[in-house]
Amino acid sequence: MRLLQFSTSHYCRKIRLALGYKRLAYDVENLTPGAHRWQLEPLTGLTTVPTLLPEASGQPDAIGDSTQILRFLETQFPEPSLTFDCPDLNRHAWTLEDWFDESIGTATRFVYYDFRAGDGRSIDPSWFSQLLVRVVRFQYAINAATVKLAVDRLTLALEELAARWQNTPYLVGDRLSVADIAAAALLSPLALIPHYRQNYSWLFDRIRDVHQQCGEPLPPGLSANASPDRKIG
Ligand SMILES: N[C@@H](CCC(=O)N[C@@H](CS)C(=O)NCC(=O)O)C(=O)O
Repeated sequence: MRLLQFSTSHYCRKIRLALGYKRLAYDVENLTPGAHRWQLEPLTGLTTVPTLLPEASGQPDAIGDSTQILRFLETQFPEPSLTFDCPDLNRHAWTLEDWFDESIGTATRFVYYDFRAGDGRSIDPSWFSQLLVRVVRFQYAINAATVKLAVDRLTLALEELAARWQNTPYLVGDRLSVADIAAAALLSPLALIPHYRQNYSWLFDRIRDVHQQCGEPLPPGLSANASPDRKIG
């Protein structure tokens, strides 16, 4: 199996977590932003990573979109499972997965790239990285007004998430599911932003724990020697 990805993409992290949890062997191919479109579109009709190439007979050549990839992995490699036999729990888990994917992952991107262009510039001040930040801000129309909406959306989402994740290790049922994997991956870029590190320490405990269960290296900002109030910028 081969995962086409951007190493920094939080959607690709979601798939690495699932592959790790299922202890599946895979190769990674890091695509070049910009050129990725020409490579991906003929494969899936989409222009986004992650894209999974199963590289096995009887299976599709390529699967785009992280939710579709999770569904494929659950069908082909059901154990250990990230879903539930109980239809109610299953529906709840996939509904949360979709919410994180479509709403929260996007809001995180807005807040993260706004930070990277301001106080978080020193995370990587190289011209290439700063150019990438500018391109992403332009591509997704990230500006003061859209960032404000994203911040408000994240605040509400974190209140909702706290009601469950602050008290129990799992968002749905009594074991890890696609909901936990999606939340841990799609909120992980916030680990570099002091406001979130200082106010939502429970969130980063959970993100750490999910990464450990999946055998995936911790995201930037959560490595062993990173301190919550590290001054950036
Ligand atoms: N809903 C998609 C979102 C994936 C996504 O937004 N990927 C970004 C990287 S984080 C991407 O490939 N952007 C490049 C582009 O849009 O051309 C999924 O779950 O796979």
